[in-house]
Amino acid sequence: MERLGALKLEYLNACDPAAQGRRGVLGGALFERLGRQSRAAGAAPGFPLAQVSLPVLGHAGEVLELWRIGDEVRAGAHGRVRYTCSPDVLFGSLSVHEEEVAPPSGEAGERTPLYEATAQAYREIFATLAAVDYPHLVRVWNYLPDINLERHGLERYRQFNSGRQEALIACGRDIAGNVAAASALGCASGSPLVIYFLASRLAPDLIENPRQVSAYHYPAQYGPRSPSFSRAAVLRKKDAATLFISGTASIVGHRTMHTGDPVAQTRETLRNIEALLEEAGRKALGGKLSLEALAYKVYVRDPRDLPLIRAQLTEAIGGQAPVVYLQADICRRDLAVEIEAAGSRAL
Ligand code: 3EB
Repeated sequence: MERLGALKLEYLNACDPAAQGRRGVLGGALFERLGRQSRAAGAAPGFPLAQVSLPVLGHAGEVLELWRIGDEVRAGAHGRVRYTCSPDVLFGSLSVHEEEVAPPSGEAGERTPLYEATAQAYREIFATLAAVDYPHLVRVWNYLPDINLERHGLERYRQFNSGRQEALIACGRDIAGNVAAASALGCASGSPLVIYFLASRLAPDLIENPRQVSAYHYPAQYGPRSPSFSRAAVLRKKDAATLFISGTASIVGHRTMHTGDPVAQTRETLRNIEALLEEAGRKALGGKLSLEALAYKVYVRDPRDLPLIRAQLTEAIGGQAPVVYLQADICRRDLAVEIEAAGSRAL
């Protein structure tokens, strides 16, 4: 599987000795319950490590997501962004406390603290990409506290969408079509906004799901500004391509399906992922990746649903694929589960 220059994703128990091997690591993310004394974060790693306050389900402890590449890497920083880059791929991470952003004076309108924190974060990301010349944002992971809480008259996920879109416009980026694959989940109250991302010198192929309305065309009932993300992205290297599947849920068209039924929601989500594998296989990968060939992060809203959701997933993908289960709030209250995935294919 190891190819020179190919991106490689691993999910490790943070105590695993393999987590100590830092060669070729672009960056990573550490998932653990808020307030837990981390065993992994103790020694400062030589790469950007996003700290995400989300409980790991299924087994105790913390999970380390590592992105490796078989190329020389160098590290740097720009504003609050810490990054590592190989000749053609960059991994970056930053976190922004909402209390750090100056409260707008007078009538705030849409400019809530989360809106400002999000807009600042994305402006810093694009400034970093411009400074080091990796113009294409490929894949972004967004974790924001209290994602479903209504504040200042608007759900916080919707405030996040507005801030993200404002920054895209301010930085001369597209807000529909040419937008990165993404996930956006809730994390623990009191945590900062945490964002990590992959960017590239080569443009990725962006993939939409024929079963779903593109998120950037969602109607206004889901918020004043649509979420700017693609359903999947494919990044080609010389002899391999990596597919990034965005956070995917039980949505058909633009509507949530099977409210209150986590089993049916998991099945619908897997149908959406299958549809993306089909599209990506035809349009960008020169052949279809199978469900079994991906690595998964599964976000479960209610931990009591874990056995049901896990049983559906195991039935669909078998017991061999790497799967991490995290407890997270999902950006629509009626969604019980969301699944993201990634995998590589030789070209
Ligand atoms: C959805 O399909 C579910 O706002 O970046 C999934 C992936 C979702 C990314 C984002 C939101 C985002 O609309 C939610």
